[in-house]
Amino acid sequence: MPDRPRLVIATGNAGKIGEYRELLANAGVELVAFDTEVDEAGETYSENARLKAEAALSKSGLPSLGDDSGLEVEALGGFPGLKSARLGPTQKERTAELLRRLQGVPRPWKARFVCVIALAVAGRDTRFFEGECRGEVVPEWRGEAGFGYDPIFLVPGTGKTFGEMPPEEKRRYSHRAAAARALLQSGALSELSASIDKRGR
Ligand code: ITT
Repeated sequence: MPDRPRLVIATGNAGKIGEYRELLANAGVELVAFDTEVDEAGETYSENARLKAEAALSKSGLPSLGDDSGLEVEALGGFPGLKSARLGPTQKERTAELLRRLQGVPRPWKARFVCVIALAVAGRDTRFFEGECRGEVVPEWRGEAGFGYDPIFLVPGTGKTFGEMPPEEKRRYSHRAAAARALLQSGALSELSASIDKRGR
């Protein structure tokens, strides 16, 4: 059996790594997690995803995937958005800070999760794949599954927050799953396997 090509997941977020291991389980690649710790200086999700993916490519020489994502609350003008990872040092503090800012704002607190994946491959232009999930922020934690804002994000029509869903259920609705589907459908990962086969390894 030919070697599977390696694909670096450029993140330090254990929740993301776990999700990519499942989302790309049948993609024919061997995933390697690597935290580039780049400064997320971009002004868009795409720019930040590119910074992560290209830093990992230049350090490892391997095809690399960067993920930039966030939660945007409509009544807060899209906040925290790009700042989603910076609202506090822990998940509890981040969710508490977001809920503090929503105090007094009439519900429903419509929101969406956004995910942009950048795929950086040597000698090719970096490619981008996006996904979103619309829903609502709720005022108290529900469930302990997932990571980040999952326990306060209610998915319409399910009666559940992401925190109340097992991984296979979150995968049906999530922004990251939608972006990963776009990546898989593009054929970009199959091209990686094909190029390995051509080299006869
Ligand atoms: P890397 O940059 O190392 O990948 P990070 O956690 O800093 O890790 P981001 O800059 O993309 O990643 O920040 C996204 C933040 O948005 C993340 O820390 C969570 O707080 C939140 N977030 C993103 N996707 C989420 C999801 O599926 N469920 C809950 N929260 C999520």
